[in-house]
Amino acid sequence: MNHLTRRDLLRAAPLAAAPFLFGAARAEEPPPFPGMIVRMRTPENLEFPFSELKSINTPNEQFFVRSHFAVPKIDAKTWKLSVEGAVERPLEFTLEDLKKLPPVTMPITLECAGNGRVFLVPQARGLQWGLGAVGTAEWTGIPLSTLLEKAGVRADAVEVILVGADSGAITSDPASPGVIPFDRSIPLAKAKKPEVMLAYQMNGEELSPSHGYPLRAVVGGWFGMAAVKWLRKIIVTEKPYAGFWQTYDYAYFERRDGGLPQLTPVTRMLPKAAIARPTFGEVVPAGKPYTIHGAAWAGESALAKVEISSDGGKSWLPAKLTGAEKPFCWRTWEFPWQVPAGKGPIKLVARATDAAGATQPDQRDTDRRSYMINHLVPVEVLVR
Ligand SMILES: Nc1nc2c(c(=O)[nH]1)N[C@H]1C(S)=C(S)[C@@H](COP(=O)(O)O)O[C@H]1N2
Ligand SMILES: [Mo]
Repeated sequence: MNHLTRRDLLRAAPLAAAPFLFGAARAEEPPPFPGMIVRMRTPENLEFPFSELKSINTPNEQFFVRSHFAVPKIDAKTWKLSVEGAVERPLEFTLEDLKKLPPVTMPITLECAGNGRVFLVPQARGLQWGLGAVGTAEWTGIPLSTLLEKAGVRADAVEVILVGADSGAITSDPASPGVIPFDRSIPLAKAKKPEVMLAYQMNGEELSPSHGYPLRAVVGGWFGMAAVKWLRKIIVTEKPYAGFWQTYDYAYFERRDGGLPQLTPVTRMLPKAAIARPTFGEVVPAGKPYTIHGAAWAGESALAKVEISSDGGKSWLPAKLTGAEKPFCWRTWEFPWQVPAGKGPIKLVARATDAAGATQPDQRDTDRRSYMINHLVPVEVLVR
């Protein structure tokens, strides 16, 4: 019989353990970013631990990942982006071609339309995101309008469909019609705006495979589902597009025409303030000052104010907005809180209001199904 020494066992252990930890197929891939909350392992869906918010720009390793399918294998040397449909001149671009066009850099906040889903009662289907399916990066690329101008959009065009290189079949209800790519259309008027970019860099680095390498869309002011990653095709259309990802998924009921609910694609982000610290259940020392801090955003609108309540929403005081005001970008904020001497639980609430006066609702609106989650969520802390 073969006797293994202790040294042999120690040597073999890391190799034997690796397939259990990461799965054999993922052996060469790095583990998830340190400290990220794994909401789903395959495909990769990672949440930023929002209590770790330290800066306006989210470090790339901490930027949340929302992927419906596996990361597509793309060779940047042979990869091409096509612009087709209702255009005068269908075009194809290599990555090199795109990088020769005048670049723009903009800080833009992306929030997943399902961010905060864990706070819905009753529980909704879908990934149970807490506060951290949101992040801000300095995106570098070219405005989508540059390519639309080159291709010459026809006068009857109404929308632009962005198509990703990833694909798969959704088998849970509602199921997809077999294998489909991830895609999303945006109205031409929005597509031409400077905040709609095709980005090849994030915070000065090449995009990572998880975030859409080699090219992704970024749609300033809109929820993340329009920011199509691994972009491979742009189709200009003469009719509004009713694809899977804006009807069966990422759609809500809007009450138009006599209040009748109509299925509408999710678009603009809503005003929202999130508390980074203290975090849920944090123990806060009694009778001492504590700086509550977080971030707030308002989509296409400017953020007007953030207010804090330490009595569960009865009275409100203004927080101080820190960092410069930039369109389509969140602002950090802080609030000097004098923690009361009395011990026990306290409910802290943050509330954002945009420049048009829209603020966060107290109650969840069920017309929004499981998206656009910005009702007030108290953070209960323990004063001790
Ligand atoms: N091709 C492709 N693009 C995509 C997705 C996807 O699954 N496939 N997910 C979308 C959703 S729902 C969000 S919230 C953002 C997330 O971008 P991130 O993973 O870089 O944070 O990407 C969007 N773009
Ligand atoms: Mo999303």
